[in-house]
Amino acid sequence: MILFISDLHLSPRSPGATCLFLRFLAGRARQADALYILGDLFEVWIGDDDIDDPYHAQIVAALRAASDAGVKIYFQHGNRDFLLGEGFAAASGVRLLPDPCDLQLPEWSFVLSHGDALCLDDTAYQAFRARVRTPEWQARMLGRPRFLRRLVARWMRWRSRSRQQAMNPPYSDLQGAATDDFLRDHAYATFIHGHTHRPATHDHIVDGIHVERWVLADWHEERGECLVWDGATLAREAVLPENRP
Ligand SMILES: [Mn+2]
Repeated sequence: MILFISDLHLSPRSPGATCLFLRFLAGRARQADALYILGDLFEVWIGDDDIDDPYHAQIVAALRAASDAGVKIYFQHGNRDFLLGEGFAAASGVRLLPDPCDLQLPEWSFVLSHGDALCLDDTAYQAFRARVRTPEWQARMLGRPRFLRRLVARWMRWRSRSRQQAMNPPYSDLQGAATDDFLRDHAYATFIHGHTHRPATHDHIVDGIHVERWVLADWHEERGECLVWDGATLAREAVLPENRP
């Protein structure tokens, strides 16, 4: 069994979602062979030296415990935690994946992505994304002291929030034509992504072939969601406070 989640946006300001995730890792996730985290696990990530922060340390320890128990955990970067690196991976036992990533199972083929790279109508965001994903920008950012990175991150979050409030709807969506090209390039595999906070299952007809696109839900203080692949079908499953390990 394989589980997929994304957009938890964990931070000390979301104790409910944090608690849901810690319980999920200690309970439900242990029944899975693999857990795929498709980006925005954290509300913000300013560099792997922040692992020693007590809040982050408990998340790292919980991931490590689940991976030591035999759950293979994979992580793809979101637009909030794109600075998460090999230091985090080594400490937590999580494996970093490229975006997009093809997942070919014996029974079915999937393609996994955070989803932001296909939100091409938001040109301001794409320009920002292209800039911050370069090794030069990241090396310069990671070379700054932690307090400065925290300030930069806070400013970036504030700017993104005010831009989203000005947008209608607040999160830009994937561009249709680019998504069809993407599905063609990935051999019509079932597409799983997050980012838009608009959970739905979409049907695409590409070159006469029916392709499904599953959008993962973001997590809230009282409710999370995972997608479950049991070897034959995909299904959404709620992660609720009463689902104790
Ligand atoms: Mn995102």
